[in-house]
Amino acid sequence: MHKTDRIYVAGHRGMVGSAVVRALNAAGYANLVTRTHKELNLLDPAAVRAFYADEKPDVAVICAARVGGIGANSSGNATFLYENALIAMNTVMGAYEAGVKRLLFLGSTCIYPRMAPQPIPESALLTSPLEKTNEGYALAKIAGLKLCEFLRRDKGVVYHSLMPTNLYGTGDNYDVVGGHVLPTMIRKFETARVKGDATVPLWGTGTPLREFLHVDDLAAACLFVLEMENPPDLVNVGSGVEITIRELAEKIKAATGCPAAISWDSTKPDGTPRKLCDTSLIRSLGWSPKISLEDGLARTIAEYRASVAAGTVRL
Ligand code: GFB
Repeated sequence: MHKTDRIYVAGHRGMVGSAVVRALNAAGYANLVTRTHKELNLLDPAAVRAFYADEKPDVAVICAARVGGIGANSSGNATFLYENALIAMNTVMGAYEAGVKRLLFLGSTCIYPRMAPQPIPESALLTSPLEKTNEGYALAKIAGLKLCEFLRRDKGVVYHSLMPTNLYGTGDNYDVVGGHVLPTMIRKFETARVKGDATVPLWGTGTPLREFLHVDDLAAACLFVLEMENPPDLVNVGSGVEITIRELAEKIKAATGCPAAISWDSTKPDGTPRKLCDTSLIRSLGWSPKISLEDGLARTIAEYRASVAAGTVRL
C-alpha cells in the first residue's frame, strides 16, 4: 500500500471504520474515500457497483456491517445474516469487478465454532457447529472471508481478512438493549451512580469468558496487515487477556465508582462459554496490542462521560 493510494473505508462512521480512518490519517494516508449510509446503500449491488466505477479506489477496507450484542443478534439472526451477507458480497465482489487490487475484510471471532479449542486458532474455522445466538452474523462473515479467499486464489487479487475479538472504545454503541456488553455495562453503572439506584441489572450468569480489544489496537492491526505485501488470508486479532463477565462487571463498577449492587438475570442468554482467540500468527508477524483493559476502560468511561455532558450520548 502506498501513501498516495485511494483508500475506500466502508463504514467510516462506525466504531471500527472511524478508528481505521484515524489510524490511516495519522500514518499519512490522506487520499481516503468515504460514503455515508445515506449516500450509498451497501445493500444495493447496482449502487455499490456504480460507486466503485466512479471512484476507482486502489484499496478497500470493509468495516461496514450491522453489528450488535447478544440481545440484538439472538433476536435478529435473519436480519444479521441477510444484511451482512449482502454488504459483504456487494463490497467485495464490487471491488473485484472494478479492478480494486487490494482489500481488507473485517469479521469477528464469532465465525469460529462454539466449542472450538481455546485459544482459537484460525484453523478452527468450519470444524464444528456455530454458537446459535450469533449464527446469522457468523455465517455472513464466513461467506465474506471465503469470497476474499476464493478471489485471491483464483484471480490473483490480494483480498484478505482480519477477525477481531470483542471490541470496545471510541464511538461505541451505548444502547442497553442492542449493544455489546462492555459499553452497555458502562452505561448501566453510570446511570445507577448518577440516579442513586440500588441495583444494576446484568444479563446471564456472569460466568462466560470474553476477551476485549480496544478499537485503536484493532485499527493499528488493520494498518499492519495492509502494509504487508503478502499477508495471510485470515488473521485473528485479540488482546490475549480473558476475563469472566462477572470480573468485567466488577472492574467497571470500580472504575465508575458506582456503589450499586449487581443483580444477574439468568433468563437472559450467556452466549458462547469462552471465546479467546489465538493471536500467535499476528504476533509472530510483528504486531502486538498496546492498550491494556484498565487503560482502555478508563479512557472509554471518560469519553462516555464527556459525550453525556455534551448531550451526544444519553445517560
Ligand atoms: O458483547 P455481548 O453482547 O456478545 O455479551 P457476545 C456477551 C456476554 O455478556 C454474555 C453478558 O454472556 C451476556 O450474557 N452480559 C451481561 C451482557 N450483562 C449484559 C448486558 O447488559 N448487555 C449485554 N449485551 N451482555 C457478540 C455477538 O457475542 O460478540 C456478535 O453476538 C459479535 O455477533 C460480538 O461477534 C463480538 O460476546 O456473546
